[in-house]
Amino acid sequence: MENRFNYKIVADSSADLPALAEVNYAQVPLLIRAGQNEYLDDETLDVHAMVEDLRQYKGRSTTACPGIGDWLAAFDGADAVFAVSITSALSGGYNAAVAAGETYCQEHPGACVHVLDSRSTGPEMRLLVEKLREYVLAAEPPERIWQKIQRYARHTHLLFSLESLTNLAGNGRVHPAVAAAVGILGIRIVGCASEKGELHPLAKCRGESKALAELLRQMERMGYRGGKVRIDHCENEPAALLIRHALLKQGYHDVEIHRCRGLCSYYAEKGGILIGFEDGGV
Ligand code: X90
Repeated sequence: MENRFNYKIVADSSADLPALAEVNYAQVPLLIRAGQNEYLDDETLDVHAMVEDLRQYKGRSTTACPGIGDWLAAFDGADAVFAVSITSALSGGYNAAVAAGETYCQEHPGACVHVLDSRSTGPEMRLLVEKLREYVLAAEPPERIWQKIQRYARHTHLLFSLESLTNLAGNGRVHPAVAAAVGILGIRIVGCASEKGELHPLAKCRGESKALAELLRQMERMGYRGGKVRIDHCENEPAALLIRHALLKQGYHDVEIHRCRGLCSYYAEKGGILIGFEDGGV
């Protein structure tokens, strides 16, 4: 199918997706600040070095979402834009993208910009972007893509296992009481992104093997029936491989492993695992 649209997919860097083949794609970076050091979460960031620096650094650190100008620059050249942002419940990135969309449409009559609030981050955003890519490659009309991606997003989910909530709590992204429970050595918190896109704790697990079993159990409870699975990890490939192995053994095959980039590494911290997956309703 051929049509007249010049499509572009844009996602912020919390999607852990610096590049995407065969379609017009741009990533807008978030920023991590620790004292004098600034880490721009673009494709050149040395994530491992950043994680090591941050482990040494005991002062205050913060993050900043992309601003309106960053999104605007990323939309450039397109007349049918699909932007995917980190959850609006925890970041201003979505609002900035929406404002950029309004400006872009004023400046480019006839263009359309659709901004999807992922209500999530990391590998669930990857699923949304991969699906948008399918629709764009099929040259579906923008309005139809917009309808379909919103429906699809109701059937994707995010689970995670974290060893530390220090940075989430320090930046007011999680209740201090939840963070305190995880400070204890060896305790991992397993949780999910809620409907609203907030961090929702589900279980405290002693030791990694219990946390991995809990993740698999929760996937099933949340409706996983063998659909796509995307695992992002922060310096914890062994855990990601164990989860993939368990899924492959059950006969499920569409399971990919990727590394967290800067923003997700900062918040998920060393050892963190994020799992984006489709439920059986897709
Ligand atoms: O605007 C900003 O400065 C960015 C703030 C982002 C805060 C949350 C990032 C979460 C990253 C951590 C584990 C998964 C939690 C998912 C809850 C939806 C990943």
